[in-house]
Amino acid sequence: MTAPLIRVGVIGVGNIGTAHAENLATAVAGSTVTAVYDFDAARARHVAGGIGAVAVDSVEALISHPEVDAIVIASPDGMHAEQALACIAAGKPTLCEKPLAPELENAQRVMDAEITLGRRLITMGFMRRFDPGYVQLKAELDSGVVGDPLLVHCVHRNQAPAPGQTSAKSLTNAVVHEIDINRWLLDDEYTSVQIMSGIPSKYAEGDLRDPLLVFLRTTRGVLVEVEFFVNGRYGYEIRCEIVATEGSLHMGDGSFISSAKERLIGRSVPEQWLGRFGEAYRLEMQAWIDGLRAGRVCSPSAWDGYTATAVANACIAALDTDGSVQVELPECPALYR
Ligand code: ISE
Repeated sequence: MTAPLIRVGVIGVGNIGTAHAENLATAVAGSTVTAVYDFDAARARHVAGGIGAVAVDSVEALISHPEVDAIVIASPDGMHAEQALACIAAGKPTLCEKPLAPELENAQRVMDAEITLGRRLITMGFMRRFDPGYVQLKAELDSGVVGDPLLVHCVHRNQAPAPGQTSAKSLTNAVVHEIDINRWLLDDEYTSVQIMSGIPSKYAEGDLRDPLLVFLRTTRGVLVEVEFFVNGRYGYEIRCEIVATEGSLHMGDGSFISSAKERLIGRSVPEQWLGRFGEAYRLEMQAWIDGLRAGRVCSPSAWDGYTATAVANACIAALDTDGSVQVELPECPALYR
């Protein structure tokens, strides 16, 4: 029997929702996009028209659409939890962009709904777990060639802030990627967090604290240090270096090559995260669709989403203290073990 084609509906077609819709329609094997919703109806029609989908006029219409088997949530962060709950109520597998919710109580509600249902439907959009650079870092670390990890140094710079950027949003929307990926790389949970902010960039508007230094400590005592800077100006840059007992592993900015020309040796820098993580987004969608076609809901799970939000919220609390804030995590529910 051939595996079924998965018919996907996409909620929210801003930058990332459009990239997901186009990947699912054209670059991922085994999927098609049948319906699209966006609060900007003209945008929904435009994106839908380009991929042979229909634009529907409400989230409810998309979720209950008879030709939608699975859903992607790519709406603004504060809407994820309510929409995820509606998808769970409809029994449809859903890939939810990060964060599961900015607030812990809403992330908890989604996790509780799955636990009550007794099965997983939510896959979290932590696409870095599929990025070839991070996958290689994990494989090298797990092979033991550099020994046991001691420290991780991370750089996460954006060219410019998103509309309505706040220090809390920097943590729940962007640093949340660092929280998830380092937890995955190290296979460990965090126990405490501390934040330092110094002189804000002259481009930081209002009371935005930018850049931020975030320090996380794991159960085993590994220290993770993250520089997060949203007014980086020159482009988008991600780095990760793991210092271990027998050596270190370093992931520069993806697999870009340098060129020499006109008295300059260097390489171009992507402007946005899509330029750096385009392949990761495609691979993430392919893994999700492959899983659904085989009757599985792949990871990262709602528990991973809940944990990342819990740590991001501890980071928010740490913004206003000089010391460290403990991360309080419940025991991982049986459904996610
Ligand atoms: C954005 O929402 C992302 O998901 C990007 O990966 C991240 O680097 C950026 O800081 C976020 O705003």
